[in-house]
Amino acid sequence: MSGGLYSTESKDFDKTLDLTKLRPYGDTMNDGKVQVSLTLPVKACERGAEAAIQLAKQMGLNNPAVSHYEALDKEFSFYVVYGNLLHHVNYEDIHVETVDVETMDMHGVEEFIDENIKRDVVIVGASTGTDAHTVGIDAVMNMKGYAGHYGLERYKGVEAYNLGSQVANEEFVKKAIELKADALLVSQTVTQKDVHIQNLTHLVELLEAEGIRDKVILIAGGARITHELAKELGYDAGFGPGKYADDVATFVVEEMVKRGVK
Ligand code: B12
Repeated sequence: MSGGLYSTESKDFDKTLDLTKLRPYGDTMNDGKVQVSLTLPVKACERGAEAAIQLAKQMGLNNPAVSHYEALDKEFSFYVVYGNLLHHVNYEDIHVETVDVETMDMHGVEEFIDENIKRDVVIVGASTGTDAHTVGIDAVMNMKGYAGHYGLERYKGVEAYNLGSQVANEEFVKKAIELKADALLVSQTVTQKDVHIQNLTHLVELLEAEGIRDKVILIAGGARITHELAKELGYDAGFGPGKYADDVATFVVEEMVKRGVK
């Protein structure tokens, strides 16, 4: 028997994928289903839920519904709202600047170093300025790595120094010189009031003042860091979520060879 209540063959569903009018996918093509979550500085009640619905409508959600809400404390409440997004984007018109390398795995990088660089590559990393977040830089550098990707400390042919968090730019530059770093890895997680921009820019200025900007491969990373932003700020590359030690290591070793570093 075909068809019936649970049939997926219904002709009523829109199945057209038009990349010039890309919309979120929920249950069916082009339904625009999204979920947003928000906190309001009011107590958890129906009035708060209605406020969340009205805000969702103003965001461009059609038919919003509060699927969950709860009190965070007496004066703050949390809402999850579902709805159909009215907007769409032209995917064909989207161009993103990305790091242009074919990522090698750890062994690939090790072989590449052995064959092309023939000495240890020195990589120094830190979460700099006031930033106390260590998980990102640890994910990239620490021996055990993250999400199935070993960290740089495990790589044969890489001397990795993880200086930790809240490292002042001045201290970072001093260490870079002392250790004769080939690459510097800077992690910036907090972006409130653009503190990451100021801090990342300050580091570039210090490296330039010391005359070593061109001697190191300078890389930024963090949840809100894109390759495009990093390049804009004077870095050689930027890596965000979904990027691991192997992506960074591949970039560093290939860049060293491109630059003819001995
Ligand atoms: C854990 C955490 C903390 C812990 C940190 C503990 C520690 N030892 O790291 C503590 C409690 C200390 C903390 C404090 C604060 N935090 Co906090 N924190 C988080 C949290 C929950 C997780 C971050 C994390 O570990 N992610 C996991 C790692 C693996 O992801 P990742 O950092 O993105 O790293 C990946 C990539 O980005 C990349 N990467 C990262 N760094 C680098 C570097 C290089 C060189 C490369 C190549 C790649 C790379 O590789 C990693 C793997 O893919 C996030 C919320 C969240 N869910 O994301 C908030 C969050 C980051 N924190 C936030 C804030 C605001 C703060 C505080 C300011 C809060 C406050 N008012 O006090 C303070 C700031 C303290 C300070 N001076 O820095 C905000 C940041 C908002 C913003 N964009 O500015 C977030 C997003 C929470 C939020 N939604 O508001 N935090």
